[in-house]
Amino acid sequence: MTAPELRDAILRHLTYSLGKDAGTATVYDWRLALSYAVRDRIVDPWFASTKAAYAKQSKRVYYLSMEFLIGRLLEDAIVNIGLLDEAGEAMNALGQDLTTVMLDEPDAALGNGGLGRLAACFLESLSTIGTPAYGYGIRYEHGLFKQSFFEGRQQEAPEEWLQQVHTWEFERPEAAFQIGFGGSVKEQGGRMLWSPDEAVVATAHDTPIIGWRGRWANTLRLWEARAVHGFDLGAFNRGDYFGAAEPEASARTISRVLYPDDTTEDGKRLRLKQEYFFTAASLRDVVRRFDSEYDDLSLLPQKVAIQLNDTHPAIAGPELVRILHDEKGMALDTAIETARGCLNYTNHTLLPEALERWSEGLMGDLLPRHMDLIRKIDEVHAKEYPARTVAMVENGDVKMGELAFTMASHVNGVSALHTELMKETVFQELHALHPERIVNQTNGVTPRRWVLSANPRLSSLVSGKIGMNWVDDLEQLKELEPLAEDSGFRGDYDTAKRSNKAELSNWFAKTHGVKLDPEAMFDVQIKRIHEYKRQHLNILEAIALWQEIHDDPNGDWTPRVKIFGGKAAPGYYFAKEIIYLINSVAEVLNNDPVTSKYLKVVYPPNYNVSLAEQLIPAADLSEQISTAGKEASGTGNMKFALNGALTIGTLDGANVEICDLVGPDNFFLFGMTEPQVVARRADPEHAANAIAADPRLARAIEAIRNGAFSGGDAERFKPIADDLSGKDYFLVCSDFTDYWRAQREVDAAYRDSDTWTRMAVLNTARSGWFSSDRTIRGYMSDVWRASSALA
Ligand code: AZC
Repeated sequence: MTAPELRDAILRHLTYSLGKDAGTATVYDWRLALSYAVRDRIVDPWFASTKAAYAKQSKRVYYLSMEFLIGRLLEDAIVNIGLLDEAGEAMNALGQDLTTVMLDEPDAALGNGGLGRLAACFLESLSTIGTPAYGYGIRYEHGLFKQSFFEGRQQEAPEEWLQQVHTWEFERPEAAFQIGFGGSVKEQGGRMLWSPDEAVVATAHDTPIIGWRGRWANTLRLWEARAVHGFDLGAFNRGDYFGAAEPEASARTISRVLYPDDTTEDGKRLRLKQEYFFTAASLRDVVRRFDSEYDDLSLLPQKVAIQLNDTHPAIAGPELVRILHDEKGMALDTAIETARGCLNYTNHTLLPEALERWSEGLMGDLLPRHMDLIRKIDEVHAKEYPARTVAMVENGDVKMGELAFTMASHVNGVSALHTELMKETVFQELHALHPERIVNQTNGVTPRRWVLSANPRLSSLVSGKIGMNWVDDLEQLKELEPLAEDSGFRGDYDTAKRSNKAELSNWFAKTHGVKLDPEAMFDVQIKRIHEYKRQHLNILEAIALWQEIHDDPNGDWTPRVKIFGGKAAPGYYFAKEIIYLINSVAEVLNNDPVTSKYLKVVYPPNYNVSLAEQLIPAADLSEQISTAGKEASGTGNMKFALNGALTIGTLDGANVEICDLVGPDNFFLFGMTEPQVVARRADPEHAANAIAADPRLARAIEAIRNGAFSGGDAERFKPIADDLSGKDYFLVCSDFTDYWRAQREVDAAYRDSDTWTRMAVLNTARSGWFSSDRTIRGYMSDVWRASSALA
């Protein structure tokens, strides 16, 4: 398609789809018109992909996830179909600026963090590789809440992405399933039949996900909940106007909001309803598609691979057994085997509070037949493995991790370290019984969004040297390695980074009214706020540095801007205290006439995928400082390394693999290892001892305690100060001294700009393994046994 053809297509949509005239069209109208014109280019390859998968009788991959943190889709689509230049020209011809129009798109924030963003990267890679696949999830009316700060404290407001027309989806009223809850189970003619006493309808909304070079497109199918009988006319006629709309309102609740907490389940009925709702609708869709092609259910595991993204869809095990056994009449043992042949489970965290458990009472009440089947599955398993001591149901709770594990062919962790810890800790016994089942698949990120689109300066520099094929095969970045020794290339690389930083500074000035010096080091920590991620270690270091600069204001300090971004779960008290502390420290430091030229702290609110795309290319330093053993993998860490930010980090999650690949000389390693963490925690005096041994640390905590950041109010941050000097479960104090040491090495390294750039180039050159294409290929060969349908 040429630019003039695209221009005409945009105008056509503006006129005939939107009913707008070019003279009065707003940026919003132009965005919609452009999106429709681009979407038109995706529909044909999308149909072709669907047809090819049927024609080849390909095995299909189904990725079930409560979360898809997809962000904006327009730029991704334009880039992947290769129309970026044409779109720019066409918009120019129409008197519009492409970037402005693309930035008008709201983020689709149907996820909390890593697990949701991983699902989004996977969808893009599956399409790029040409693996026939569907993503299945929930079409939340409200995605992750909007964060703002009021006097330093986090405020939450509902997110309203659907208030604007969502151009990418196609509603499929014909693809609808009735999903039941509650009721009872009765025997009928030798079969157990579940008759629910409540039901909602799941309706499909499809978004095509186009792969790189536009060769293949898969579907993201999101379910919306509706009432079976939408409107009670009888009630309306009786004058009960609210009552008339009640069934619809109550059904819709199920797809109303994304649970804003990715680490603790609040045990609510609604959450379990959401989980069953989308899992059941998806499985029915999978089985319907299978039935339309094959009439032998024993083929199911050969044709269907289902990936459970964490335990949220783990009810898929009993549900699939129920379909096969109760509905299709398969023998129970065979049904369990067949279901297991299709199912796989990815674990994303070892934090005990994040491992889902549902009370037997709730499960039995909401899903009585599933509760029976869970006990049956457990019995069958126990019979097969008499040595087993862990039960699926324990102390009145159904343990979803055990259920997911037992019903899966493969169980995977998301980094090498995490997978090993899974074997040693949460799944120790199950692993001993099924030593083949746990495999590792280290996470990855899509290079299209996270390098090509997010960092056009770096991308064109790289493509100018090694051509464009790195976008298809990210490990080709290796070819840049010798260029680390080329001063001309280093100069260009540095120029690209500086320009990204200048652009970010301008954005900060315009949107937040703060001036950042692009010459200063941009030190970035962006992720959910959680104690194990230790944003408080970072801010504690800022406090100590501020104090040190005051001691020697004429010292030779390396200017630094610490940038924070991230949301805390609304009910997570301590995380919200950390946010409050960061903002309060920022207030003092940024207004300090002595130190602010050396050290600033900024915290733009409402961190999301789009903000990450702005911050990562401009970062010099990537903070990956979790307590070893707690961060399953991380994916932000990979994005930073690819974009040439150096990491300061602990040996945790995928940091271990990043450090291995880029080399310890190009990575600022600090802190205890996982076994050291465990040993250290056994000493009840660990925090007190660490504080006693490091006067800098003691002084920083003292400043928090005596009100230096709360206008003298010693009460305000007492909980944080007390935790640090008391329990300090995440060992902030014990790692502080080594963190400080590593940070001063960072300072020294940054001052030698040329050497720093050399290290940064090596990070880019050696991080190509972290492409989600590599991860997906790993799942295809080791987990799904699926192949690409592209020739
Ligand atoms: C995250 C992990 O915390 C992160 O380390 C990992 O990179 C990411 O998953 C993708 O695997 N976990 C979550 O987002 N949520 C839960 C419930 O673990």
